[in-house]
Amino acid sequence: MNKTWWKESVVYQIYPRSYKDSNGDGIGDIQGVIQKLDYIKSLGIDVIWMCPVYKSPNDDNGYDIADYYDIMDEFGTMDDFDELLAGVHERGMRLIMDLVVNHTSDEHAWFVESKSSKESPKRDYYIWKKGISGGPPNNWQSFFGGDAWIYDKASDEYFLHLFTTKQPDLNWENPTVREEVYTMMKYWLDKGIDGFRMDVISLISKRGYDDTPYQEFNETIEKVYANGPRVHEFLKEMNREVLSKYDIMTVGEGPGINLDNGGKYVNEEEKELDMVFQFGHMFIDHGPEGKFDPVPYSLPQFKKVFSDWDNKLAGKGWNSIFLGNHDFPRITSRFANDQEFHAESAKLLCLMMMSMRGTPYVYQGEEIGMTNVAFDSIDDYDDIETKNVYKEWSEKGKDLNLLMKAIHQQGRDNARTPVQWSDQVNAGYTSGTPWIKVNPNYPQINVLAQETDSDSILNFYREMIQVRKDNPSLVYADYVDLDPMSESIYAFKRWDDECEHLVILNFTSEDYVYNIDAQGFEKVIGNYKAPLAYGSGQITLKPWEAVLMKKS
Ligand code: TEU
Ligand code: CA
Repeated sequence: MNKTWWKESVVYQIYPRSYKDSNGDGIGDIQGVIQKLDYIKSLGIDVIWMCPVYKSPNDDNGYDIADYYDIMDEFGTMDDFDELLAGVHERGMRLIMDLVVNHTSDEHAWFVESKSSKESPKRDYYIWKKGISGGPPNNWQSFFGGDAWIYDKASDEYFLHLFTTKQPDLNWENPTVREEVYTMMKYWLDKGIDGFRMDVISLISKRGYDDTPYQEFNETIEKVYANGPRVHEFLKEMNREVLSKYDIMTVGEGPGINLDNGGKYVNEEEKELDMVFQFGHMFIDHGPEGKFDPVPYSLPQFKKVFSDWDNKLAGKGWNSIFLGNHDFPRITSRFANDQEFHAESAKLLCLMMMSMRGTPYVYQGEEIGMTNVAFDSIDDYDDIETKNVYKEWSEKGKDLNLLMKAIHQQGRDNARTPVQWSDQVNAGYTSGTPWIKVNPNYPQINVLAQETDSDSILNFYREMIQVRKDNPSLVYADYVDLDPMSESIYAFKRWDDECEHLVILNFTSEDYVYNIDAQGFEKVIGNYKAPLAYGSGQITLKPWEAVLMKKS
């Protein structure tokens, strides 16, 4: 495979609202990010992906954009942004931005004009349809509950919104819309940003407006909403008109992107995107009713997602490696152990990610093992998805205690509580009142405490990222899962002409004696300091022990 800087990079995702508040209004902002650039650099990060900072009424925390050419007041000004970009570049890092172009805010000037009359030249920027027998044009539901259509009395038509009621979907069939998007992308790229993470890019081409015949929402996503007939044509056009003209990286996000269709987005010969975020492991514990109907999953299922994607893309396209982001639970709580073996298991996930083929993405707070939060009252939650589902369950008279448990486990606010910088008031995140409460475990889990502890999760991230940098084989070498059926151990091998790496991860809270031939391998790094307990073809692993070994 071609070697490129973005394949060799480690990315750090920032959700600016929750990162660091610089002016005491209780909301994280761009100056707050600037204050932390040295910290981010100290982790060994190459690329920062920053979630949306554009002008927005914040119905969906910035994913509802009212002006693509301006910065949200709470976050600062365009001068602040320029200062940030310069600061990132001065430190030898790169900055990629969120590109949210499946929809805009209903407060975007385009939509205001589009809605103003059926004759408006911008009417066709959005998806307007006649109703059917007194109801909406079809039975589609939005991702966040309720009909995907809103009735506009003045014109007697409905507009489509796959997300919140304030996020009308753009009409990508209209070439002028695509031109507007490309022009806007060039504006940011000409400013010097280094690429885009493309929000729900799998949804931009709609496949007609028939009723969905599917009961399960995930099935509707895959078979009706996502990967429409023109999505690849649009992405090729975008690549030709914009992306190919710059030395940048792109990662497309996509519900409905699966093993069958995923390769097409990132196959290097197709000239579309560099990477995608697929959701195989993110939806692994979703039941028939979706995320708030969580079901157990097994380690073999989890491993299979990584192995399948690696096999699928090997030699053709590049993978993204991530375990969480601002939409999903905290990774230590979800995939590891946030209690007795908190530090060990958080380090295990780090070692796993940094030893895989693909570009690893670290979400803010993962580097200190931040955990899920369990607020007692729904009033302490902010996320529109969480609030909508609570309202829906209340109206239907469903069991709200059960729902609160599901929210504690699955809600998006788990990942959105402020970053825990210190044990000072509000975890050092703000001197004011935070827009969402700080996780009460901040006196134990915070950056400051971990800075001074050489054995901390934070310092393990630094070491492990350095190990990856020192061993390009960890980036490019082939991968194989040595024991896909094990319910307890994830053991995989990476190899190329230079060397072989062996990774062994104990996903249980007990000691585990594991049979494996590790003759000739030496320990590179692990999450326990003691030397490797290896002998006679057996390795004795401590709870959540993770070890990376190398044979040259
Ligand atoms: O998320 C898209 C997406 O697929 C989500 O619906 C995801 O499945 C959900 O959040 C899980 O509960 C992107 C953004 O990352 C998200 O923050 C936005 O709300 C959404 O698009 C709409 O822009
Ligand atoms: Ca602020």
